[in-house]
Amino acid sequence: MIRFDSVSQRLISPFIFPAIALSFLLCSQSGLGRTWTNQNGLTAEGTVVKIEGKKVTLLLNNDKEVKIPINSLSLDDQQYLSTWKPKPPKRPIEVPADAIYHNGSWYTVVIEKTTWKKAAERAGKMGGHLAWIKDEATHAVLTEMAGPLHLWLGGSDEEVEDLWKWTDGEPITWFQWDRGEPNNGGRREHYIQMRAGGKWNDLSMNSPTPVGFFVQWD
Ligand SMILES: [Ca+2]
Ligand SMILES: [Ca+2]
Repeated sequence: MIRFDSVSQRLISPFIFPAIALSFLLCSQSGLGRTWTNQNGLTAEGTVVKIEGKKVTLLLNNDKEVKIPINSLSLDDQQYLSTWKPKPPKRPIEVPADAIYHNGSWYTVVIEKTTWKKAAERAGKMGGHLAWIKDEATHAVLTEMAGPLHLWLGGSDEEVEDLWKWTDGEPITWFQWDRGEPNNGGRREHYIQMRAGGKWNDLSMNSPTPVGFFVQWD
């Protein structure tokens, strides 16, 4: 008995290599069982790995990875790829179901009015840590998650005034301070709060402003 998948591989493999050479490719996203056709009607089976600019990286069924221009695929497939997102890895058990995956980490918002220190402890007990924002893309994700909420982040200058560090000890080099911040109000503002809209402010440990905090799992 011949299984369907071996038939399809046999049918396709004779012209996979010429197809790659000419970038005349079409792929199916094997996990979804979708078949894709290129503009010249040639096919190859594989899985989309990533999209960078106008190039698509495919992992073919013969385990070869190829990079092809998106415009070599049919218009329908181009449209599909423009909304394609990589599948997140399996969510670890300690990460809540509503957490958002971004670039290797998971994030959630905990609504709980508490001090920065207690928030950091809570995040640790949840198996994570208060969130760090080290680049613009992560900032955009967390800003959207926060909506109108004021939330604690995992950064402080509690050791040395104005020497800002994330709680992993890494010096902060990318900032999103709000205008006039950090102002070290009362000489005791050493903890970072993300205001609604995404800008940062330094606050004192017991400030009543934040309504919760971000937890991050890596
Ligand atoms: Ca300070
Ligand atoms: Ca401040």
